[in-house]
Amino acid sequence: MGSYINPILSGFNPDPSVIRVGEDFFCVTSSFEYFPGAPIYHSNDLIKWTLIGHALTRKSQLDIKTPEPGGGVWATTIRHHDGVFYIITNCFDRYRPQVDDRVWPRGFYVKTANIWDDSTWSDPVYFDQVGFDFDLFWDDDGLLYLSSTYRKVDREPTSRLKDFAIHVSTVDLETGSLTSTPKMIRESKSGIAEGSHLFKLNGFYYLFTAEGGTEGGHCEYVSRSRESPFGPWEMAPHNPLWRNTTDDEIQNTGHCDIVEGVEGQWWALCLGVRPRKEGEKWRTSVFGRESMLLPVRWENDWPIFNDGKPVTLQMQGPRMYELEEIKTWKDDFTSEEFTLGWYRKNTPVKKDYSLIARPGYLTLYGGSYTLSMPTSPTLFLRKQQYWPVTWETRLQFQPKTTRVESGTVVWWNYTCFASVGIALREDGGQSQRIVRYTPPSNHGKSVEKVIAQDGEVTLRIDCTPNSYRLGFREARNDDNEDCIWLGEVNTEIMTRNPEIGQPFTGMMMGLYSVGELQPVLEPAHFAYAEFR
Ligand code: 6LW
Repeated sequence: MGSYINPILSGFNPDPSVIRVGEDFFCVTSSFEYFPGAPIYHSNDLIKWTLIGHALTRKSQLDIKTPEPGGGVWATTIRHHDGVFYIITNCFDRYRPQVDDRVWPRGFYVKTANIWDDSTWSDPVYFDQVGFDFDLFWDDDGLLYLSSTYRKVDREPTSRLKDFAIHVSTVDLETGSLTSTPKMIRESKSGIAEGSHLFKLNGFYYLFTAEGGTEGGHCEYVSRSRESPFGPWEMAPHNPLWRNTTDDEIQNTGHCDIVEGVEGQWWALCLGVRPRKEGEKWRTSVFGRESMLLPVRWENDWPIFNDGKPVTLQMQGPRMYELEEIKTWKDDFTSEEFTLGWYRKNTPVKKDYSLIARPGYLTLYGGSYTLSMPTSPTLFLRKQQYWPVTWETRLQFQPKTTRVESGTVVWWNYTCFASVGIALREDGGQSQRIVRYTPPSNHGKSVEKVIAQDGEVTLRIDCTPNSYRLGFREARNDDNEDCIWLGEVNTEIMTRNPEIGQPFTGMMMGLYSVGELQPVLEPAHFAYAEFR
């Protein structure tokens, strides 16, 4: 018996779904308002994962326009059937399902025979079933079952606001049309049953559900049926399968998918958070919800997850895994294509960058939307996966008007971010190039420092568990010269709950070039981006 470290997918990567094809494991996680959508990871041991691509890379597959934070693509399911890979999901262009029944999206799937090539994923086939957390299950008799979560339809007017329940129907794969009326097969005392996955094993159908909501009450249930995915269902005597409490180092665990390993050992992936401890208090995780691995064994035709014990950072595993110190990462923009792991907020409307205009640089041609608008700004983001870490870039930008700015940002969502960037200030008829620090809205004042009229500027964000510190250094200065720090934001402020949506995602670092209702006519050249 070896050991391994959770999370196995760090940085925001919730709602993991996993399959094995031969000796290869593939996993997809939720991508929300970010594009491309549905990141696909590959592994041979379930522990060490590599991002290999995305299923939703074209506007015809995913057109996210003005979502609330946490809208967009929710829990994706990945399945493999008759040599074809399927990814099944939905997209909230807004996101207020529990408040407004009119915004329930339809589910859809995309498919490919070659998971290694993003361009081969099909356009979506939409289902006639609404909701989120879609799952497809192929039964031996050829019937295909679609399940999803939406509000219990016949709820009492006095009942809770949510009442999210699992509904299942049969569906025609070609057209996505339902061939039976959806039937509610699971509601939860907690008011939330979601994240359904259906399987058949040794003559039993199994239904896995995430219950209690994705916060402190989150947990996983299983039921089984001898007859059919429509039921009747028998609840496992040992539900919930385990529980991480709000005192544990990993919390809010649930939303599982299971897979049989190469050696016959079963495993589950679930989501969980690594909250930050401040004194005696647990605080919101900057990494958002990440993916964890836990062992599963079968007893009397019931699955036992991690022997019913909480999921921990250090776990017993199938073999020894030396944790690689992946604490540095750098993109020097020498490739003509974007390296994997860069994300846009929303689906970009048009191309606003070049990796060849100035070789060795990422050049941004900023659009007319600022970072605080729900539309798609010229912004490229990467997930923060660890701390303490320094994020750095070097920028050349010569603005000619005052309503444009290019720089770097620590990003929670469009209601909460802090940036440091190059702009222009008019002072008594004189234009001065400046570096400006912008704090999250309603949290302090912006700070400006005059810099040389030309030359590259190094922009830096120091990420520690307690704060984000933003500063700059003029490149013409000695390399060893200290950064001039312009502002520092407490992590608690950076991870605050937006009034709309939920913090479903995690912290990201970004490069931007934006104009306020005017385009940026001067290119912004970024020499590199790095975590170190
Ligand atoms: C996911 C659902 C959930 O689809 O969060 O609270 C959603 N529950 O299961 C987004 O990750």
